[in-house]
Amino acid sequence: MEHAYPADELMPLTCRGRVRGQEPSRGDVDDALGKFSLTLIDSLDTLVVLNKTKEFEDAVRKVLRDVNLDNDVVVSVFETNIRVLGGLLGGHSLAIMLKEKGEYMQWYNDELLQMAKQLGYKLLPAFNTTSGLPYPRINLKFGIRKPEARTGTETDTCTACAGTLILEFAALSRFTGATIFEEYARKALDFLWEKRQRSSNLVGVTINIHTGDWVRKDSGVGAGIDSYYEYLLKAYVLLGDDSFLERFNTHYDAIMRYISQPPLLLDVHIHKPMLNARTWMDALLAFFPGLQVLKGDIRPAIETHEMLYQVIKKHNFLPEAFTTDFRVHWAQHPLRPEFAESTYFLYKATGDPYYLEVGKTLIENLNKYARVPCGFAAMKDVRTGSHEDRMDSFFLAEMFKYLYLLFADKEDVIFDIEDYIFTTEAHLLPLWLSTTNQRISKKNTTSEYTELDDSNFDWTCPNTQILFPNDPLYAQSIREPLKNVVDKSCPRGIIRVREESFRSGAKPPLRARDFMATNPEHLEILKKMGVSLIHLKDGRVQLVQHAIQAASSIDAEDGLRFMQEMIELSSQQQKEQQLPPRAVQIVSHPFFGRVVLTAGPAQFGLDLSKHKETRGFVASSKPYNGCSELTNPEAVMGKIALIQRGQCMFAEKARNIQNAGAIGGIVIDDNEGSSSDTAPLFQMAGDGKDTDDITIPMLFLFSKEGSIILDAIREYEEVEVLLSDKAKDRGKGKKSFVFSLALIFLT
Ligand code: DMJ
Repeated sequence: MEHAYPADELMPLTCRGRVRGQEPSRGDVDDALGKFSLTLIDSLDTLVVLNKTKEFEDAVRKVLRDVNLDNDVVVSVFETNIRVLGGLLGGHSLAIMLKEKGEYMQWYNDELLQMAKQLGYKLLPAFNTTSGLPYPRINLKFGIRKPEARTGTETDTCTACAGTLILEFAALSRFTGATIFEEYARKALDFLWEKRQRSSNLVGVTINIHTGDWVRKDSGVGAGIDSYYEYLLKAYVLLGDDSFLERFNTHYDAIMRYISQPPLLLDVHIHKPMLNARTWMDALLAFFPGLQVLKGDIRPAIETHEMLYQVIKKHNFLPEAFTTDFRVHWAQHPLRPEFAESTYFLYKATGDPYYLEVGKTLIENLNKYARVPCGFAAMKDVRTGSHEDRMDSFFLAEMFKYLYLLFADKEDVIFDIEDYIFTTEAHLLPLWLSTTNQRISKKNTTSEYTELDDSNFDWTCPNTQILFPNDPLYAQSIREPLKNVVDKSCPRGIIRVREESFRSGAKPPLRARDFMATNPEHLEILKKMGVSLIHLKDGRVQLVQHAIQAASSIDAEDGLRFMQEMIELSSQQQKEQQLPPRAVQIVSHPFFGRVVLTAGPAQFGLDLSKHKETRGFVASSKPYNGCSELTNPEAVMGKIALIQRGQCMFAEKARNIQNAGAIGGIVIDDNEGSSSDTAPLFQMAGDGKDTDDITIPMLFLFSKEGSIILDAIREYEEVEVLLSDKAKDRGKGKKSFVFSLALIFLT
């Protein structure tokens, strides 16, 4: 509220609000921002959970006074639904609960619900497709299609995007009596169900909203699909409609048959579900153990959660994606709440204090590595500990809520949390909605379901009691064999061997590393495997596999293995040429190591991964481009010199500052507005000559990160930084600062 309001999100490094259009575009991520004070709306019900009732009352007043839902902005239908519509409905649910209690919110007259309804109507034009699946984006002011809307030309959407509406839309219908919302959400769900791949009962990641064809035929429980499954089960819980449970159970059976490879959850192809589609997992799937708890399937929930926890212990946070042998695949971590969510549900189900220890570790890591003076900053790279100037609204909506509830006793929360269901954004909807206005919503929906037999309810016992009162060691006995799963893992083959369709230990007849495009024998083998070779204009060759062109299904599988090996090999080769990112950490007052900037490495100079980090005060070089002998050697002597990019080779700059006595150098990009948030890692190349004479470390910062240091110099004059391959413990500087003050006092 202090630094960002009324902006949608806080930028915790630069201590200001993120306003769309005023910052460099981050692509799809920005589609959540609609100039509607997103974070405030997303945080409303968190305030009540945290017993901040007065603050909630003030926040509701601000939302009613300040928020405009009619902006000319193109937003994601999915994000607007789960964060804004869900936020308003969660706020409304708790506002009426408080009003009924008789102390707070006495003035409240369903104003949040009216806003929710207005927003609901704004989203409806997105459903104007023959399939009933919504367009992925909509203009809040102009809707879809008209030229001024600047959207409505998309053909695809993700399964979760179309399948994560029913809780909010049904709640809106049932709260207001306007049936249309629930009907539209049901229709989208009916269509997705119709389109499931019938032999595997799985759904793909993206679907054509006009034809209903699967655009991406890979299938998992993480990004792109996750909350579709979540909403089927929760729609059953909230709406009491058997058809949703039947669908969920059918999908769940398929997930456990094909995707679950305990403790891993690996994507497969919907048509060939025995074939893995990836060799890595994404962080979003961490919600799945929580959903398994709701389903009542505790064992695999404990296993997957434990595996994820081991990954977290290795990297402090769950990287956006990690490989089957637990190496980092995508190194960011935008403070996602899914793992905390699963931890909360597992604690509820088992009562095992182990999960409180897990929660404590999460909180300690957040405070140690993500907390910065103006908030909590996303991790740009969990390996270096560097930050991104980003704090997504779900951090307050979900992470705070789940971590608070994990440790809260029943009496710490002023209402009974068991009376509510959590949406995918952790907004609270009251379960009494299941018996309100329920008839009106069911028209126009399919009713192909026969009465469910008892087997469908095998796993539906309510988990409000501790499940294993007589066996406190139950969960521990499941976790124990997984304790070393990450540490002891070796890079492993990418092919799953447990399936009968794969001959055990089989390798393709031609290994990717042996392949030569000029060898006719190799080309013959490729053809048999259904792999064709395309010569590109620039001299490179591209390999494409069409399984149906293979001589047999065994050859097709060999072809797939060959292709997977090839992909691994080429990404390995690419990685080998790339140096990992480095970190610049500001250690002086008032940063004390809490602000960590992502820096590009140099192919010359001191290698920070092999040597101790370099620490020193910074000084700007003169001339600032560092392209000639420095005129201010006394200023940079023994310091880390700041130099601007451009006008000469990086190596030349390094030699000039080294000759002036600098102990390190930071090159700052001269392209204004460039940022490591939007640009790929940049590494500084040598000058083609021998660079062994350069012995100081050199790092590169994009302009946005560079200006954080330059601003700090302007404000505090003396700025000390640490150049390293991985940020060191935060807060240490603070202790030594306090310590030296004490010494001065004593003498
Ligand atoms: C949240 O916005 C929701 O939980 C959504 O379903 C997917 N994940 C993000 C946070 O990671």
